[in-house]
Amino acid sequence: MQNLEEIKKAILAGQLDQIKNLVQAAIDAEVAVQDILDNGLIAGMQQVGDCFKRNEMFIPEVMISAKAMQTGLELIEPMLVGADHKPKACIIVGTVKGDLHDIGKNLVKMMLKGGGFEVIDLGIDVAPEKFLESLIKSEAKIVAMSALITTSMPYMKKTISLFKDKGLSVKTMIGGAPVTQQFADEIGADGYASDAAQAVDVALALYKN
Ligand code: B1M
Repeated sequence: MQNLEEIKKAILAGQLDQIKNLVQAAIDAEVAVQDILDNGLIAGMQQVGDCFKRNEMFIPEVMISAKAMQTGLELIEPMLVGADHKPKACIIVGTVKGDLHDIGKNLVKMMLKGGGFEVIDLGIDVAPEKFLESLIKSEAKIVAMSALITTSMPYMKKTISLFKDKGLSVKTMIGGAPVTQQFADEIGADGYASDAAQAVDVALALYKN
């Protein structure tokens, strides 16, 4: 669809005003919100990643594209999150230590809220001790960790080990572009999801067990 192609281009070009107008136009035209997300915003960010890899885009430009993505996400958030309901359980989310990427984590947060969970978002660069502190304070049922760079992935294992050392029986789930089911199994995470929609299914399964 023309409008989704334009959204992709506006993400790539980091055009904040344009993104607002295009996403709002797509919402008004009743384009399915999942289509706006997958084939507009995420597809645009995928191109940003490809250009970055080929040295055709640099950090400052990537940051502007990320801002444009965030702007688009904020506009569709009410539709992703849906009507209000009694929370099923509390989940702590965060991007692990050493990692500043938060777009995927924010998307996971929105979808979890939409799936009926109460979400505590610890933000980015979250140390294992900070997850632990929040877990003890909140008595959350699940801790969900995101990582986008390979060098931050060991902190997922460190966080899970810390919970085990403290004898806590909380469920853990992980995700993010470099993370796999195999890695989840290796580090003893209870769940793995490849995208934000699947994260809700995994959280629901963990919450029921
Ligand atoms: Co960075 N970066 N970045 N970056 N960046 C990547 C991740 C990279 C793959 C780019 C590349 O080389 N092609 C590469 C990592 C390579 C690697 O380690 N394997 C990379 C690098 C190298 C870096 C720096 C080291 C660059 C530098 O400084 N030289 C640096 C690291 C900083 C740090 O974290 N310490 C860096 C910095 C940045 C910016 C700050 C400029 C910016 C982040 C801005 C922000 O997040 N606010 C940025 C961006 C934007 C990217 C790319 C281009 C896009 C990431 C993104 O937002 N995607 C990325 C390339 C790429 O991914 N193609 C790249 C859209 C988002 C919706 O997808 O986050 O994958 P994603 O989330 C998905 C799934 O992964 C999943 O659900 C989402 C979809 O539904 N998911 C979960 C995510 N978390 C989940 C948790 C779950 C379940 C599912 O359960 C808990």
